[in-house]
Amino acid sequence: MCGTCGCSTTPDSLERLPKEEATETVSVLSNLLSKNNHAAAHNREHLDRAGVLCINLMSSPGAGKTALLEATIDALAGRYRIGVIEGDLETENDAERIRAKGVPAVQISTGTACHLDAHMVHRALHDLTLGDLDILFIENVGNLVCPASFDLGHHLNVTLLSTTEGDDKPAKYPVMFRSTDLMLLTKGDLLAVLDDFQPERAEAALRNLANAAPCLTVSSRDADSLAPWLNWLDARVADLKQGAPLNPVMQPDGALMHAAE
Ligand SMILES: Nc1nc2c(ncn2[C@@H]2O[C@H](COP(=O)(O)OP(=O)(O)OP(=O)(O)O)[C@@H](O)[C@H]2O)c(=O)[nH]1
Ligand SMILES: [Zn+2]
Ligand SMILES: [Zn+2]
Ligand SMILES: [Zn+2]
Repeated sequence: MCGTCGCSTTPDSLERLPKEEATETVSVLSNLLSKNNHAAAHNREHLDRAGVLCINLMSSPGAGKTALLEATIDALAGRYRIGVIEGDLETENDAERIRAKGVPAVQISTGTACHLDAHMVHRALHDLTLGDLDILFIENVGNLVCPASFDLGHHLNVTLLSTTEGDDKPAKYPVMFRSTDLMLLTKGDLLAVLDDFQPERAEAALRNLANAAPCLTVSSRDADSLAPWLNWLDARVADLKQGAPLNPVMQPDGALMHAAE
């Protein structure tokens, strides 16, 4: 999956490398992650100081992140001031869809990189007026692996799994699903016509990863279905206001694929 960004190093390939090269690769990787973590902590300071809850949305391409954001912005109009950072390889399309809702959106075009990192998000944060926001959503690049390995300075991870993708995704892509604070089963309106996606099986696959995060079924085409998701957001905004320490769970093993960057 990662041929486009020079991601070529897996734990297996590390074992096959001569010892010195393997050590060098691991040290390049720790250096990369430590620089990223430093920038992420700085980003979180910006957000905490401004009292802005920041959520990182992750999923495979097309699972419905932008559609969920559009529906969420409509549902929360007048209640929270929302901002969005959009990550894609190319195009401003998603940011334009969000701006059409009257919400500030900064597009990050990653070019060849298949995930956002804290430095890219830092630049985007400085293009927003954080004092004007209550919730900042980051739509990560559609990819079910490496986005979970790079702390952006956000507070919580939300992973979307759409009903058209198969209910065994948490078992097949454990790196991302282990790190999530909430799993949203999206395109719930299609459950009526899909005979093989069972929300209970998707939730069981999440529990098999020892992740107790809530699992909710939503549809961006049905405003009523969003209520539990909006309640979850309300509770997290309250957590932040009460000074609860909100830090995302990271999965550094996915970054092994980027040691060559
Ligand atoms: N039936 C149905 N279709 C949906 C729903 N949400 C999104 N879609 C459709 O799924 C397609 C992809 O939706 P997007 O919101 O663009 O997905 P995304 O995750 O933002 O995609 P990338 O940014 O490319 O990763 C579009 O054709 C949407 O209309 C939903 O709740 N129900
Ligand atoms: Zn999108
Ligand atoms: Zn990547
Ligand atoms: Zn700064």
